[in-house]
Amino acid sequence: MNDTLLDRVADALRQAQRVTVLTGAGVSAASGVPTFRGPGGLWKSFRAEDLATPEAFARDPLLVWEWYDWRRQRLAHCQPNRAHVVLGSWGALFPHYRLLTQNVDGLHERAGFEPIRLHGSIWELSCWSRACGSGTWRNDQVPLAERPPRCPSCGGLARPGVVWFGEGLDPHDVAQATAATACQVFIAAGTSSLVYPAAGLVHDAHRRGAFTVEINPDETPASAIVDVRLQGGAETVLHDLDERLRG
Ligand code: BV8
Ligand code: ZN
Repeated sequence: MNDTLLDRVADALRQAQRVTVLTGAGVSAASGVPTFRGPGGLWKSFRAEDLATPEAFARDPLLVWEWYDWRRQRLAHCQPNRAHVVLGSWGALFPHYRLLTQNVDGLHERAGFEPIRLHGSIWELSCWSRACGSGTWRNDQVPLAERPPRCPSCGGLARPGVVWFGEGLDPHDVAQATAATACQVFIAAGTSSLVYPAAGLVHDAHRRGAFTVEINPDETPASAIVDVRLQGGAETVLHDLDERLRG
């Protein structure tokens, strides 16, 4: 890791009141959670349109639930890594800190910090029937007691409490995330910056004058516009950055 770049980012953070971090699957990679598009990634074995869309669920709810149950079972053996711990500790460091995540794995929460969950949670379910209006409920069963799980209110089909491709994000979450791009430092960590509208946030922050940073071993479409690219694993880079901050 380039010490000068780390020092530049640490200096920008030291002077910042408003700090926003957006995370993707890469920050959970060190916890053993497969990413979506990396080698051996989740999407590799499945095509996103086959599984993470309302059409796929309508066509074959059991297949989609088998995939989510398999992911939940894998996640049950995963622990937060140093990236989650460092990002969870920054709430006490910066007066206006926002942690936005695309991840549905719950590992930020298990590291002690509630992020803005832009794509929902794999540990929450909701009723597939719009007429039911039963909201979302928590289900930590691993494996699921029944597949597909049922809605406790109407007995109908339940769905994963995540945002699928082609579904809108919660407007309240989008408003909070957009407001969070008015910041002095914006860090995109562990995301391929391919999935919108989340991938647009780093561009918004850049346009609004934030010092933008990307933490990723690989290049992404955001690499060309950020002020600093910290090339490496989030679990290492964030640890080294945090050490400089508190040093
Ligand atoms: C919507 C939840 C409209 C489910 C997911 C423009 C504007 C708006 C929409 C679109 C648009 N263009 C295209 C669209 C449609 C689509 C989209 O963006 N498609 C892409 C593929 C082109 N967007 C949508 O459909 C969104 N909805 O806008 O609908 C609308 C509006 C109003 C009303 C109705 C409709 C919904 C998107 C949400 C989809 N749901 N997941 C689930 O998880 O099962 S997306 C899925 O991808 C995950 O949430 C994941 O988090 C997300 C992004 O992936 P990443 O997190 O970045 O993970 P990835 O594997 O790709 O990358 C990992 C990175 O980590 C890599 O770069 C790797 O190098 C790096 N890495 C690896 N190891 C490490 C590391 N980094 C650091 N440290 C390491 N150790
Ligand atoms: Zn119901």
